[in-house]
Amino acid sequence: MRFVTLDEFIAQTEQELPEATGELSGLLRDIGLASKIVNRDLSKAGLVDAILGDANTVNVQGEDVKKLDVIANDILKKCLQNSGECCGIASEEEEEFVAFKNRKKAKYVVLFDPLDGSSNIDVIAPVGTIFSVFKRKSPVGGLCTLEDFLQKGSEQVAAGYVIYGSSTMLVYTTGNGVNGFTLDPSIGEFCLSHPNIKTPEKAASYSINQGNYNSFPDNVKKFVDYCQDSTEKKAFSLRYIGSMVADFHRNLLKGGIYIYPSTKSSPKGKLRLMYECNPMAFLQEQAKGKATNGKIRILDIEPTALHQRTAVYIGSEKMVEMLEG
Ligand code: AHM
Ligand code: MG
Repeated sequence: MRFVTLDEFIAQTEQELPEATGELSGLLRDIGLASKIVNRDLSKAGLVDAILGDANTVNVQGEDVKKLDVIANDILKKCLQNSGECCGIASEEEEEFVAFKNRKKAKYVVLFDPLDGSSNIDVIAPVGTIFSVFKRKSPVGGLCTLEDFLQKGSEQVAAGYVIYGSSTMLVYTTGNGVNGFTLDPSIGEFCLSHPNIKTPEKAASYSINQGNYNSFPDNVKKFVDYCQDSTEKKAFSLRYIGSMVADFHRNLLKGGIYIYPSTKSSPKGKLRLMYECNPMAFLQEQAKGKATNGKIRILDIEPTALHQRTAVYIGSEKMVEMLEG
């Protein structure tokens, strides 16, 4: 049996949509390509650090040496600019959005966190790339504008992540379910390995930085206490890597909840709405789970700034509802 590759899958699903023009498909393929390049560079992470040093240093050739999250940012930016379907990007690594002057006719903007959980690189724990795609609001033919990026999560036309773990997997949605593709290194292709992902209704684990317990809001404290209370039921397992993509991925496949509430050091929450929470919320809802900030659906939050943060409760529907109280 031969697996369906990402490109074949994109081509097949495009044919099923009469209105599809192929532009979004091209964009998704280019994100797939970028993540393969990131994956290649990540596999050399220990060597790159040991041999070439940290960011802001210069190597013997006098070239700038960049840290891997900067390298990943540059790779994604370059691949998207080459793609022809993307008129601009916004990234967790860039202060302002970047309008591609040579791509004024393109219809889409992409927001991304090039390497989420990058503090895990030094210890070889999983990290990921997260992306979110919107159709531009400004007229085609001009430079893209801030309003193209500051759209509600419910307006996303595609979103996904790549997890660089014991194997590399790309998971994405275009609003018609969630599909996962594992990279087969022998042929350099992402192959459909997890079709139509639905998150289990019954959750077995919770993911939260419990070291912050004392500054959690009361409802979160209560929920964490409930998860640990083994008198009336089997206690939930606590699973927390400190890499949202990895924690989210496990919970998506096995059932669970990821929580990053407001804390003393991050009163508005730590994670970014546009680069982390919106794309993950779109995926989670498409997989029949739920995502809120404790008050409203993540996808309904009206963004006011590119780098705005939010609290996030995301995972199996029942657990999110229990946490909301
Ligand atoms: P980053 O985008 O700077 O890597 O930060 C986001 C990461 C998430 O991947 C992870 O879940 C969280 O920060 C961990 O934060 P903490 O160390 O406070 O638990
Ligand atoms: Mg991040």
